[in-house]
Amino acid sequence: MTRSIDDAVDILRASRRVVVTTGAGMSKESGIPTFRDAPNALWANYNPEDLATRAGFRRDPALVWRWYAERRAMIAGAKPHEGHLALARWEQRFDAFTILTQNIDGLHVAAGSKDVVELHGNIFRYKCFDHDHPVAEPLAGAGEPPRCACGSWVRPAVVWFGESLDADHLCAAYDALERCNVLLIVGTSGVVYPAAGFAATAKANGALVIEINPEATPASEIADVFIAGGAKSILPVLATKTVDPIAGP
Ligand code: BJW
Repeated sequence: MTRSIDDAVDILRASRRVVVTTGAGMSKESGIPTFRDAPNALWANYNPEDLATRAGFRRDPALVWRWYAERRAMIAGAKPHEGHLALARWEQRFDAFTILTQNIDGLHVAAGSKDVVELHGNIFRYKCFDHDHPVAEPLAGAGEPPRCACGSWVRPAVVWFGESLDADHLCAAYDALERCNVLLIVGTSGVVYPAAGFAATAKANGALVIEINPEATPASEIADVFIAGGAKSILPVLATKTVDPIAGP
């Protein structure tokens, strides 16, 4: 494994098919807290069992609805940063450039990226708690979540622990991972499956792995290049150097 940004540039210049997988660290510099890295991590102050499981929602639907409403209001005020924008510009250089994001904030699409798979859903969409069908944006309830036309609760269309990811999303993800030359991992702690297994899947299919993160993660052990730093500063440098062969350091 190397830590050289120029090694990453050489790998990307030689690649036609790229997969980028992103986690909460990608959006941290847009002002959205991550789940696990201190000091303002969401799971430091809240229990995932209470807020991100079906059992937690059944126990206290008002608590979960309120938590997501607060996060939605905060995310609605966030904007893509230079790292999101660099990814959107960069995709034109490659034959395939697929973003597999665990983030539910919609910032990759807002930045203009075209091939984006939102593996854990989107906080601005809703669905029926009992039957999973999509629900149009509901009127804000007073405390409790709104009711679906079928009488069930409305819930955010995100993926909680113990729930399966959308089958079409998983097909698209593994198809891209099987065909890519390089997997770029940005801002995920790599502890939540199935995304935590993407590095191993890509490697097993012959791809090289580049990771961008201020901290090492389990994926760093098999990464070919680890770049220690934040998404907002590193991605624009990497994109510029890859696209323009005469770009300076
Ligand atoms: C920066 C930075 C900067 C800071 N720039 N970087 C196999 C083995 C073991 C367990 C399982 C397994 N398969 C499934 C499971 C169970 C479970 C799981 O993985 N549990 C583990 C915790 C052990 N997985 C599931 O239940 C999944 N479902 C599933 O697989 O279905 C089939 C199945 C079910 C049950 C059993 C077996 C099979 C669903 C997972 C859904 C996760 N949902 C959440 C909430 C989504 C909605 C919401 O947002 O509220 O998704 S949990 C939360 O964690 C959220 C995130 O997407 C996810 C990952 O977090 P992420 O993005 O990595 O964030 P952090 O905070 O952890 O890390 C931030 C990183 O950024 C850090 O590394 C920083 O250093 C870095 N960083 N600043 C770049 N500026």
